[in-house]
Amino acid sequence: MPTRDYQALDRAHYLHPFTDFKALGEEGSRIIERAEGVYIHDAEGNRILDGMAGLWCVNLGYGREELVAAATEQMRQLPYYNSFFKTAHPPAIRLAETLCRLAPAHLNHVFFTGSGSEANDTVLRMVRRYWALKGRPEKQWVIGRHNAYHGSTVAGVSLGGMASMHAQGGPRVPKIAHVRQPYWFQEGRPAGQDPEAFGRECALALEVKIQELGEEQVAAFIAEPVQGAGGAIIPPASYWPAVKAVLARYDILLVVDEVICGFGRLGEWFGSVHYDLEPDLMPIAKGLSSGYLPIGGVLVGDRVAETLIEEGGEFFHGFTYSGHPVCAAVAQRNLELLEAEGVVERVRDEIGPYLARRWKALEAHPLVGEARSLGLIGALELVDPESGERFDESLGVGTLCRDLCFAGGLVMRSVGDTMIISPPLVISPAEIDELIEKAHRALDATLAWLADTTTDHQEECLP
Ligand code: PXG
Repeated sequence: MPTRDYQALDRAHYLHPFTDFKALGEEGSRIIERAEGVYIHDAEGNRILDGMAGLWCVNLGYGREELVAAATEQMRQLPYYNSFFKTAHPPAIRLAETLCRLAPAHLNHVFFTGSGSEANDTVLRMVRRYWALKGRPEKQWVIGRHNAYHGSTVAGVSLGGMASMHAQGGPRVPKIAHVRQPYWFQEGRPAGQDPEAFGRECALALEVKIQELGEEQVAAFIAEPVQGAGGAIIPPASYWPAVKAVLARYDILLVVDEVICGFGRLGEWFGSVHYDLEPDLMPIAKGLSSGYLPIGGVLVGDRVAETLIEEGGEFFHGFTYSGHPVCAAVAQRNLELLEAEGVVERVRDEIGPYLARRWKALEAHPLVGEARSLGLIGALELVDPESGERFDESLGVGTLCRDLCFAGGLVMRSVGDTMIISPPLVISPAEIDELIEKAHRALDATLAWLADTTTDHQEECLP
């Protein structure tokens, strides 16, 4: 079917996630038909390097036959059964065991969900349930961070700190507060602050909030090790140690949202390992199955698990697709492949450092105010070359740069004027070189567009 026919049907019937429906209808969607390795192919025959691993999830890359085989075999064997009513099946049991082996030692149980959002809904119900069981039902407040992303369900939106999401959909879940994010480039740099002092100050904001709410009312703190959707925000080195020091002074659970950072993204199996954190709960999804099938979960630390098991009675919570056998079988195979191929170690020791070197060099570009990366997550902060400051957001420079990237054969995501990459973990050095070269060209094209003051010509340059 020709692209324009797909686009017409798409416009007529399909409401896309996080999309201005009308604007997209006028423009038409890009139709992606197939993919292999680190490349996607659109219906026009363009081959595009996927610098975002889908949506931060295709860690093993596209086209892995082993995952296809795992799904096919499991579909034949047992395509569906639930784990309610005293039943279970081998794929979910095996996956639970594998996850607990790979996770930090004190995390020995897992609750399965269908997505990261459902994982965070589970988190919210679980932390409040935990404190109720401990005889402290008043401990209900959860502290998150501004500009954090924890999902799109009502609990996910409420735990997250996205102002645009908070503004839609009516009242949020009560008793969730937000503190400042450790985003030095956006908040520390303009104030002339040293990054490490800034990181400590952000951690202090958590302590101030705990005291304001009263420790006896606070159930948990939730955070991503590196904020993903917020802008690939790698906190200053001082931040996590200072947060740990704050948490050590209070009896509050730590929830580390590993939906993006888990499964090798930062060069360790979990972001918590990289930052030496001891989460009580760890929501996971995305890279758990390399995105091949939807599956998420919450890894539960011994302290919470023992209480839920020994003192809890029935926990009235769960989903039809909790531990779905086909999703679990694919996730299991995915983890086995990550292990057998040493993918995580390779991110830490080889390809992550290689990306870091090449990515940092983009800082020499006049449009780039900062180039940061950790493992296989990276961000470029676009700035006005004249002033070195950020552009007026209404100019849409990040969106333009993203569109120019796409036209040049690279998927790079923009969050405002922050350009982001999170490529498949199996990307080769040559493919990184290609990514850098295409990013460089898109930056040049963006700069040329900005330098051209004649609007007519600017329009001609647009992809
Ligand atoms: N936690 C984190 C840290 C995430 O990044 C979720 C929870 C929710 O997962 P599900 O599976 O329910 O989507 C996410 C998801 C973006 C973008 O634009 C990021 C996510 C989802 C959609 C878009 O960067 N992250």
